Amino acid sequence: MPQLEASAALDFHSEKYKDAYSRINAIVIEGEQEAHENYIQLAKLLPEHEEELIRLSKMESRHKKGFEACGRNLQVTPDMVFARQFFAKLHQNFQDALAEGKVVTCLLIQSLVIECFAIAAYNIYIPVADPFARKITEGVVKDEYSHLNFGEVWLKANFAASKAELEAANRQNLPIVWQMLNQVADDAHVLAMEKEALVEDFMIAYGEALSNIGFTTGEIMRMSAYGLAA
Ligand code: Y39
Ligand code: FE
Ligand code: FE
Ligand code: FE
Repeated sequence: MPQLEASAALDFHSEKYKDAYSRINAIVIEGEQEAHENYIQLAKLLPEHEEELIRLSKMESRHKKGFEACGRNLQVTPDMVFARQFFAKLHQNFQDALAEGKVVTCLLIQSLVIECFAIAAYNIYIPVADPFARKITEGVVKDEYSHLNFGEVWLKANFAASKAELEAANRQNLPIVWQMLNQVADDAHVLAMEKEALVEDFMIAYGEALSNIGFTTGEIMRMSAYGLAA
């Protein structure tokens, strides 16, 4: 069982582990905070789904509190300056789309791209996490599937009218995800989370989402290859 071996070899209290954790933990905390805000903004763009989107936004703030506890448990101070910069491009693109009322682009960024990133990262983290963080993350990842599902269901129901904007938003934002993964790969490795596994899990979740929405296999292959070499 290679995952158990990796886990057993990790020293959660070493300076090296805690240094890497100060950035990864911050990214997750900042991501959950931004997701909280993004769902509040989406509720304004989609008033007919306001109740559900506010419910999702509250789940995101609970996730944030859970991951803050994970950092405290390891006596790690999250590097929030690093984390805000890490999310800056996706954050700006979401804000720009919001200002233009582009709900499809907002949904692609938050409910597809960011949720799939979270699902990949949390699934890869769970087997190598410390016992406290593992319990928290297991609870969180279930919620993230329901957030992804909200985006899938809405975009599927509005597929014909959304298709061109989805393709453009994918082209704009997917390369940013690969840049973000590259930026965090060394720290993730210290936590025994391998970049190849993160990429693979992201691709599976994102490809399944695009398929559920209505894209063909050929379209999915073209779309998910965008910026992969970045
Ligand atoms: O919807 C959500 O809760 C998403 C905000 C959270 C994103 C978390 C991003 C995790 C990236 C971690 C990278 C670790 C290698
Ligand atoms: Fe979350
Ligand atoms: Fe989420
Ligand atoms: Fe190694």
